[in-house]
Amino acid sequence: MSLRKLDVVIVGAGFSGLFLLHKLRSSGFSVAVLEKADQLGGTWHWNRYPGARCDIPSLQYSYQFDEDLQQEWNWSEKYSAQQEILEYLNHVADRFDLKKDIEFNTEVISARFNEEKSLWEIKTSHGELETKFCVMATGCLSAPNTPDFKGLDDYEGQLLHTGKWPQTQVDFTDESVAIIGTGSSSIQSIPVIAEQAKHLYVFQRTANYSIPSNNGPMDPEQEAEVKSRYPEFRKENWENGFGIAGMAIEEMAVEDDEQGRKEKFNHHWENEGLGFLGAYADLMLDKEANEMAASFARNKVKEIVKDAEVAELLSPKFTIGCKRLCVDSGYFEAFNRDNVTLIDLNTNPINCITSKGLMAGQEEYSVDSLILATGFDAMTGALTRIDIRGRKGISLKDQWKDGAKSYLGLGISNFPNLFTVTGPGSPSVLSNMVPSLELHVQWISQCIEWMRDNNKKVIESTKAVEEEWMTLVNEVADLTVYKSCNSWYNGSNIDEKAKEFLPFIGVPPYTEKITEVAEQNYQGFVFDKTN
Ligand code: NA7
Repeated sequence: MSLRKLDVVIVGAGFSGLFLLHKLRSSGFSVAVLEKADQLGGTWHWNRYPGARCDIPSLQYSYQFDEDLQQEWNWSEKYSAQQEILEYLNHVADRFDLKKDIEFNTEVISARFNEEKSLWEIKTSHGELETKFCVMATGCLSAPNTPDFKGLDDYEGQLLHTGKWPQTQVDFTDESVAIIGTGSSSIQSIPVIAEQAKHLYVFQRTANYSIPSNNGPMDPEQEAEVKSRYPEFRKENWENGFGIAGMAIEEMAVEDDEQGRKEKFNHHWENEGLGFLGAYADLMLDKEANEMAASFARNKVKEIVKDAEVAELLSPKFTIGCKRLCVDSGYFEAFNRDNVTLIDLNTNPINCITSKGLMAGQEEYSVDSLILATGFDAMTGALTRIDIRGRKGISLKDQWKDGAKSYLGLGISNFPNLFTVTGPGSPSVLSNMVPSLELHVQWISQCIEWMRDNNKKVIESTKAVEEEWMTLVNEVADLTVYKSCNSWYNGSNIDEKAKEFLPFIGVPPYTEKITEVAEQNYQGFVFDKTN
């Protein structure tokens, strides 16, 4: 039997994969989306832990490619819950008749570039196929990190990971529960689990900053105002550093007086969520300014948490914002409950997981459920976990072992006709993800169309341009405080990973750059290189 041949294979049916399918199919290409899960949604399918919610406001965290869609869809809350985002994505898929071209339960095992034929050979859990282009729409936070805890396999209770939460309802009523990690997933789920569980033990290695979401029903007036000028609203947001509303401030914290800072920080604490960091322009640029915001946030923890010792343990010590800032609904308040206990892993490290629970310090905690809220191999994990082989059989994992290099987060040398959506070297996780991925989808589809129209078969990045680009990515980061702590932005949450800062900071210059590259016939990329 001959192999099925396609123009484009898209890996992943999340926000990026769905829009790519729509775009490329509308342009006349034969396309299939390969999806490991039994349904669409990507990150929003897997992360269905209690309290899972987007921390970018709903009116911004949505597609803008179709005006009717953005006018007709109504979000029920200021910040959308996971379930509603999944409903939205299903609506989009039905509206544009996308499901017929998505192959569910289909895991990509390997992708190999055949230099003779200039085709990608894709091997999946269901068979093989060939494609001219392969687009990895695999997400930035989609490869869960399971630390190598001694004895993990011995645990006999219910073992869960926030990043691959079961589809069936998990009920913690009358249970004792342990959760390891205090990043965003844990911070969102703790208040909900605490309400159900008999007892919740929180195992913390690093205290985290979190800003109250003040979530609530969508304000109809605000919704109407935004919808009356949606394209303009999107454009305004896109023109500031992170592509998120409320961040375009020019005032400096170090130039304000104490009272002024107090008022401004309070206002942003109560209203802005992630936009807390937009209170002043210098918070992420200047350590002194950053410390002003950090100490304000630490004082808030001490105001909320009644037990002074617990409050001190929950007070973060690092530069605010250099680990991904969290947004919560009652996180610090949960530690005022009698059924929540905080365990500091710095003084009581996890010795091992036992059949009944875990040993931390000298104590064994017996629990019915053990939750790993230990994050992801961010930005590159979903790519390096697939056996991707480019020219001369080079493996992507090997090529990236000393650090992921990419030209613009879109193309990788030695991997022709392979594109990444929101790849390393693009603003991605340091921006509003949906407009960022829309920008990439538009760019990639236009590039593939341009190649068809201009009779080009193969496009690839070069070592030289990606070296230059990633040097710039790091030089820009050096101007900020982003490198001042361990974070998944720089790979420090995964032992074996190269410690390199991966996102490009600055939506407007990045947008300008990739637009210019496209206008100049994909300057920096090489076409139809001989083998
Ligand atoms: P994060 O933000 O990476 O958080 C993971 C948490 O797990 C964090 O507190 C880690 O502590 C902790 N962790 C990781 N490994 C261990 C080990 N071995 N022992 C103890 N604790 C550990 O992931 P999330 O899923 O919460 O959030 C990811 C993103 O999703 C989030 O930023 C939003 O963008 C949405 P550490 O800080 O490394 O000391």
